[in-house]
Amino acid sequence: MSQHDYDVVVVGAGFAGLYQLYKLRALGFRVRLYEAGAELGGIWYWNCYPGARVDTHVPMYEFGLEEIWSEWNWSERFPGWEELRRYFEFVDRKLDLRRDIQFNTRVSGATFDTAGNQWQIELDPGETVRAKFMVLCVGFGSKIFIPEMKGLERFEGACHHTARWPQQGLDFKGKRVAVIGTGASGVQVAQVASREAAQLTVFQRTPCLALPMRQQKLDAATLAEWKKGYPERYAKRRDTFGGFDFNLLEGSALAVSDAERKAKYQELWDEGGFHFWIGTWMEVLTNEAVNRTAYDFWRDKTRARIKDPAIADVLAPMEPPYPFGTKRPSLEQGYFEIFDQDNVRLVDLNADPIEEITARGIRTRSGEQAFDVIVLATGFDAVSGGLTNIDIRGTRGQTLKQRWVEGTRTYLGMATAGFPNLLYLYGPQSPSGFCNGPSCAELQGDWVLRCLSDLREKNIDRIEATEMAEAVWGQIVQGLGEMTLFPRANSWYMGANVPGKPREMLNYPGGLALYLQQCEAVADKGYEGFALDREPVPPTLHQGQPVFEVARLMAALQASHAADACAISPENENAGGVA
Ligand code: NA7
Repeated sequence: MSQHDYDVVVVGAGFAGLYQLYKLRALGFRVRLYEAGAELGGIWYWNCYPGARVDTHVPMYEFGLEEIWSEWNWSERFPGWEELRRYFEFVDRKLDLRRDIQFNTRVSGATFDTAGNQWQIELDPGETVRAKFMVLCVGFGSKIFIPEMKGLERFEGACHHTARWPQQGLDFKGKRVAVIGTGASGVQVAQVASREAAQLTVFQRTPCLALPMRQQKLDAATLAEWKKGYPERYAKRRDTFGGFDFNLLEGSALAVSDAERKAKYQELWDEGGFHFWIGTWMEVLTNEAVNRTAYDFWRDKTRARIKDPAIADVLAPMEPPYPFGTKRPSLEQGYFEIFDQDNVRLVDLNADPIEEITARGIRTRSGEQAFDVIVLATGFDAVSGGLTNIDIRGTRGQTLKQRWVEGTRTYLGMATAGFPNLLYLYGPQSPSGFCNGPSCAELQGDWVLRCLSDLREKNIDRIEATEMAEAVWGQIVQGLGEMTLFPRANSWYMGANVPGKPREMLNYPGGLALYLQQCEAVADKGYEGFALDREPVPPTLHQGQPVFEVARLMAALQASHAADACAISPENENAGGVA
């Protein structure tokens, strides 16, 4: 009789965890899924604030499983949280998932039992289970971030982080509402509050370079037509930068005239969603001069929508606050227009910082304002926080948090030395932040499924990333990152939104396609870079081996850097905007 309770314990019931459960079960693994929330959906369980909506269009934002998409019809191109919850209920019914899920159960810790090659997993409320493998699917945003704000506990009104919104809802009607933070969540909640609240004040620290969502209502006839092309669209995801059904543009932004570049920007702008971000030229993200043309285009389009020039200077300044696209753009639906309404006020925290939260409201340098509701749209200890939040103790007695105290260390963004038989999805040093949930869940998830199946077939009980492979992977991720403009922004991509968190490139910036090629090559070579069972470290990694094929991309990026600045004259740069 086997000594462990399960072959695999999966943590988290969002897209990634549910996909693992469904597929692992089909492969004959004994699997159990634990979920801290009371229902399926992952972030869509927690993020039920007014206006919460996905920023990836369907059908990219749904399972590519035909048994699901063939029967499910969305009502909108970018669905809201209520519809997403209904979708997960449907998925549950179709795939019969619930019988292997334990809700309201947080995985609080885990210890690796070296003798038995298994994880002892502690659950809260108290219980311990044993599993040979643990697959963490806790998402990029499961650990919320609330900045230190003097007096926050004194506030007598309602105060909630967007990702801990009361499940029973909270009505803004007739209330005085404050929104702190202007990322995706802040923008969405502010749009709703501007319609419902008696008075809305948005506290902005950094301008949000939000893009037009271009929402679209969908009907059965449209979807029936679309569905004919779904298999090709899903297949295309693995060949693209961001796991979408569109890709970066081919060729160089420097090889086209200003007029051609602007015409292309206009096309991408009209498409809506993320087309203007990761459907553009790679050079927008790597070359400062090209980036400036994209910023100027965005700025001029946006300023044209704001009546008051002083407000326009705060929302869409003449000079870029950071290179365009180096913070994940939010998608908006009339966001910039709300600031022309009489009931909406914008506070620029750089000019008028918050001094304290009082019992009645918020005191900034210029004075106190009373509120009934404070919305903390302040984001997450993103990408790594959900993993380090669990007290996972590896073979060296160290927790994952301790191991990553000076920066994350992973191999392929899915494994860490000293933590055998532990794999994670959407993790640091994987492309998760530039991608979308379902694409990562399925494509990165397929690699995990392949790995666990291969190990079972070969009777291998233990897999562990080597420190050497980890070091190489870290160099690739940071090296690629340095060739981009991402390090120039204080974003969660860089771990820079949480004070004290090491500043590093937290996401693999080479694109999903290249990432998957590298992962597949590692598996094809018998899990190169991993130690299997108790074998000594496998063959030395060296230049020329698949994991290094990234050199091609690095060379291309270097060439683009060399061409920087000189290719776009200052006059042309300024001409980049279109009114
Ligand atoms: P984000 O994108 O991390 O946004 C958090 C916002 O909170 C952002 O505007 C921050 O300003 C702001 N913030 C953080 N700390 C403070 C303090 N101390 N004072 C004022 N403002 C602050 O989180 P979201 O939840 O909106 O979105 C996360 C992802 O979910 C998003 O990218 C989508 O993929 C979906 P900052 O820009 O740091 O100056």
